[in-house]
Amino acid sequence: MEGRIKEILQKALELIEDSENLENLEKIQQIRVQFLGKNGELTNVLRGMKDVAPELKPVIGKFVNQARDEITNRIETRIAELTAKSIEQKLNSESVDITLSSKRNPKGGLHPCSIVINEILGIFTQMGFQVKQGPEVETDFFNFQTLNIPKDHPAREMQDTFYINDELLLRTHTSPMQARTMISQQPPIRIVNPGKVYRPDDDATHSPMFQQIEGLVVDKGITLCDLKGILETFAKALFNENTKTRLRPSFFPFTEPSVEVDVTCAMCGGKGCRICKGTGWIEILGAGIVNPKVLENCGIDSNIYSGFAFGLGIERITMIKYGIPDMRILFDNDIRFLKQFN
Ligand code: 2U9
Repeated sequence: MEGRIKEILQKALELIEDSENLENLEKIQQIRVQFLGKNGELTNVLRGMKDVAPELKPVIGKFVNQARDEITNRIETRIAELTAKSIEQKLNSESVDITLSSKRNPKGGLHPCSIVINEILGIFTQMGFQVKQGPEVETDFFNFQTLNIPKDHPAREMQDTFYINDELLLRTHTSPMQARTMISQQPPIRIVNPGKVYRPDDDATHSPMFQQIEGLVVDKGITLCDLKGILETFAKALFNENTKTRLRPSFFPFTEPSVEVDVTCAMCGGKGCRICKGTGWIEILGAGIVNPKVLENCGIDSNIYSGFAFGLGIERITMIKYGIPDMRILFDNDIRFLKQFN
């Protein structure tokens, strides 16, 4: 019996040694089954132990166990050797050239109008304004009536727009968000409202869709001086410290008095150039003291509170800031143009 066990052990070790590479791992598993499996050659020897003379059982039993342990250990060692060899071969054959330059994904950038919006919102939030956004599809009530533009008022013609039905329309300004704020919140109010607005204009300086930022301050004792101070600070931050501001009288149904705000041309410093059409001044926004009727329409007591409001067109400011001659370039999304801003 001892001879038979030695024979089996010898055969198993030879077979294990014969497996040359990882593909032979499966072969090793088969060897395990062939010798140690349920019907394995060594297992069968163990089964035959019942016929061995009792005094020989401990010796033969020990011998079989030693053979089983040796086969098991040898299999594990061989698997480890073959795995290491395979990794080594892979490392040698699949080397990476780290000096090759990588394939870069082109980086996206912000549209110049978005850069300007972020800058303007930054200036106003630093002055304590809150940013509020509202719906682009508005009601006639919030877009016109609260703002002192009743049905059939001539001012509607200037801002005639895209109607969804008799009551719903694409907003013509972001002012409805300011009216909504006043209806839902008592003063003090200090907000800026960015967003897209829609009007039936389309030429080199107008687009049917453009972006606005409007601002509103309502509190006790607000006057035109507050308006001038805030807008002067804003203009200096947006253009440069030397920027001067002037107010010219204007008219809007929602403000009284109303003004147009001009700044000295940042391109020529006020001397006169192509951008300011030789005048040295550029109009950047409209503003005014909130019409008391608008305050009352929105549930605010105009005997206690007053306010100022302003509105500016983002595309216009972007054209002024970067010297862009035609608004339509801003909507073409020509990558050669957009690349210049990032
Ligand atoms: C409320 C009360 C008053 C907002 C204002 C302007 C003047 C203005 C234009 C600038 C260029 C629109 O984009 S533009 O064409 N806006 O001149 N906007 S005062 O006044 C308000 C707003 C809301 C409740």
